[in-house]
This record gives sequence, C-alpha cells and structure tokens, in this order.
Amino acid sequence: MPNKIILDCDPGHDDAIALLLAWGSPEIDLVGVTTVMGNQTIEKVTRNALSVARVAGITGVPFARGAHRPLVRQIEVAESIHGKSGLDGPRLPEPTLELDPRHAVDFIIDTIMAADVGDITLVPTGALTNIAMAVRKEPRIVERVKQVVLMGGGVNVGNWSATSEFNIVIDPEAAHIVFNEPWPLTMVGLDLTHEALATPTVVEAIAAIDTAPSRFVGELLEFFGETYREQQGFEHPPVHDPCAVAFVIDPTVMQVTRVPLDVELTGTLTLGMTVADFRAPAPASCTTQVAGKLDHAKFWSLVVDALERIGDPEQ
Ligand SMILES: [Ca+2]
Repeated sequence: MPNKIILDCDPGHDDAIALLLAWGSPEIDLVGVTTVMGNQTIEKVTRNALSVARVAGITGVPFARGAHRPLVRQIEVAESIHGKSGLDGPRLPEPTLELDPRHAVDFIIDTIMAADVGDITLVPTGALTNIAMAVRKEPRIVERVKQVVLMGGGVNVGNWSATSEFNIVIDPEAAHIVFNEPWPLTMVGLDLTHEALATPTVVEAIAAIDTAPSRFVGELLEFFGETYREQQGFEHPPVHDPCAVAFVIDPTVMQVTRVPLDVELTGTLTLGMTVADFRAPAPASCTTQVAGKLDHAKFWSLVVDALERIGDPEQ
C-alpha cells in the first residue's frame, strides 16, 4: 500500500524537486499539495507549485493555497536563495490546474478527518503555519495522522541564523505548536539535508534522463547551486526538501534517533533553534526523532528513478 501524503510546501527549488519525487514514486499516494508563504509570497509559491504540476503532468491531485504570513511575525522571504519568483532559473509554464477552493488549513483538516485513522502522513517542507493552524482548529487531527515528517530545523546547525533553520525561524510559534503535539514527528533537518548535495555526478545522472522535467530540474539545480555557492559557501547545493519525501518512501535512506525536541521562542541569539535533549535515553513518552546520516547514493537514485517514471508528459 502506498503512503498517502499531503505535501505542504513553499516552492522553492527543493520543494519543486520534492513534489516531483512524490509524484514519480509508486510508494507515495499524493493526496494533496498545500502551499504556505516562505521562500516567496503565497501568491508566488502557489503559482510555482501549479507550474511544477504542469511540468510533471500532475493531474487528479488537489492543490490548496494556505497561509499568507506567519502566525505572529512579519513575513520574511528567501529571495537571496530562490530569486524573485521563488523558483528562478527555468521557464515557468502557465498553470493549467485549478486551485481547490478551500484554504489549505481546511483542506488538511477535511482530508485527515475523512481518511482512516493512521492513513495520512503530513510532509511539511516550508514554515509550519498551515499545520499549526490546522491543529488549533481541529485538534483531533493529531491522533488521526500516521506521522509528521518535516524538513526543518537542525541540531546545533543553522542556515538563516547561527542556530536556526529558515522554515522554523520564520514562524517559530507555528513550529513550537507542531513540535509539542504528541504525534509521531520526524525532523529531517540540516544535519541530514546538508548531506543531500547535488554533486556533478548527480547533475549528470539527471541530465542523462533527457526529458522536459529532468531539464527543468537541471535548470533549478544550476540556479540553486549558484545562490548556495554565493550566499552559503557550499560547493554543491544541499537539496533539502526531497529528503523528507525520501524518508516516507524508504526510511532506510537515513538514520533516525529518538530524542525530545523543542523550539526556542525567547532566545535573543537562538530564536527558532530546534533544541534536542540528548542528556539521557529518550523517555517512553517521546514521540519525536531526528534524522542524520544520509545514504547519498540511495537518495539520489530515488530522485532519478522518479524522474524516469514521470517521463515526458504532454504539455
Ligand atoms: Ca521548502
């Protein structure tokens, strides 16, 4: 049985690749895509999600637009990494899919409440605003989801500040809500995703597929590689978001460690830090775990296989 997921994203170069990985993998049943502001404004990331859907030939999957700003703080976008559109590099085709009329929060609640208990996995790869709002509006979703597998945070590693990762720090209050609910939660953070480097070997393997979606990914990686080199000092870009999807496809693609996790809300230097308490073995009540140590070859072969399955959809 494939894993039913809702991908909650802010495309975003790596979100786009996460969407392609989910769509092209038989282990995943993509039951919905929801958007949240983050890498760019909600208008831009939603349009980007629909453009990627057209590139990949995605049909029959509802897309719903979500939060236009964080719960408490002002919006802060990642133009320095993702460009003016949020998905700079390739040409972005005019969307053909219609948006679901519901707000993402209502879509998430409706979908989880209509499904069997333990059926739906939430895969957030942006700020946790939609998920936090959904859990406050309908708390019963906590016991109904199978798990939350999120890209965000890091243990003693940051990218938007010395201690904090972008998705968490732009809406730390939302992250605090999501990390403190008693659902099984896997944090696929920078500890893991900084190993998911798009090396020249990876870029060549993707280019060799030679389809419109693979060329699109190649152009995404070219732009993303440049900004990561200039802004973050990486020789090859870390492709964060598909790591969370990969964990749902095949958990053996990384190692996970159970540990209590929480989100710093009051630190003057550490706002949005994801704090892992490794002082003792995790208590039985602990429902959180953190990912580390990626099987790089296995991860990228999942992405390449997905792109091969997607093939060259008619545009
Ligand atoms: Ca993202």
